[in-house]
Amino acid sequence: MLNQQNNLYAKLQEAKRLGEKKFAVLLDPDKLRLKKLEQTLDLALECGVDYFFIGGSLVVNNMLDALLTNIRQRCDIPLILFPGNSFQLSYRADALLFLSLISGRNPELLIGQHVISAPFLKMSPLEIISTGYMLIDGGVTTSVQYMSNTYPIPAAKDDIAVCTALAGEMLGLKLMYLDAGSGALNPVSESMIEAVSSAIQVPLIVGGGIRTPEKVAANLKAGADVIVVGNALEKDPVLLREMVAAV
Ligand code: 1GP
Repeated sequence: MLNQQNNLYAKLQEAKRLGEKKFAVLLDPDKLRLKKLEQTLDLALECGVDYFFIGGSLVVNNMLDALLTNIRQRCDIPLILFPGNSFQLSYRADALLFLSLISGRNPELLIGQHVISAPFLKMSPLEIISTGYMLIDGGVTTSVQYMSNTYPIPAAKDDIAVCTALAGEMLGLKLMYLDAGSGALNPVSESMIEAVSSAIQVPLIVGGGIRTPEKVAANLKAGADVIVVGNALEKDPVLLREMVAAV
C-alpha cells in the first residue's frame, strides 16, 4: 500500500524533541544503476536508514514512478520527494518537500512553481512539508546553482544563513535545508550548522558534499537533525554502514 506514513513531519518533530537524529539517502533517478540500487536497498534495510529522498536537478529519464514502485515493493522506508522542478512529482511517494529556495531571489522558485503545482498537490495523497531550501556555496558551481539561476549564500557568512532561516521560519516553513549542492567540494561548515540550528525551532536538514562518517557525526553534533548523502553512496554504497553507525 502507498502513502500510509502521512505523519512523517510529526514524527520528525518528536525525534527532534527527543534528540534523535535521522539519516536520509538521496537517490537521483538519473544516476541509478539497477545493481547498485539493489545493493543500496539491501544495505539501507540492514543499517536502518530513516528516509529515501528522491530527486535530482534534471531527471532526464522517466524512471521516477518505476523507481518509487520498485523501492516500495522492497521496503517500508519512507519515500520523500525532493524535486528539482515541478515535473518531478509522483503519487507513489509518501511525502514531498515543498521547497522554497529562500537563499535565492528567483521568484519562480520562491513561489511561482508552487502556484502551478498546488492544485495537483492538493488532490494528491502526499504529505506536503513546506521547506526553506538554502543553497550554500560549496566551492564549485553545482547543478542547483546553475539550474536555479541563483547565487548561493557565501560559505563563511553564517549571519546571512541565520537571518535567512529565521525569515523562513517566521514565514511558516516547517523545515530548513542547508545544502551545499550535490557533489559540493566543501560541505556546509559546522559553524554555520550550529549558528542556524540554535536560531530556529524547526528541524534542520543538512546535505551536499558529505563524504565521511566523521563529517556526518560532526554535523549532527553541530545541530543538524537529518543528514542527507547522495554522491558518496552512489560511488560506494558500503560506506552507508559507517555513516549510519555515526548517527
Ligand atoms: C544534494 O544534499 C544532497 O541536494 C546530497 O548531496 O550528493 O553531495 O551527497 P551529495
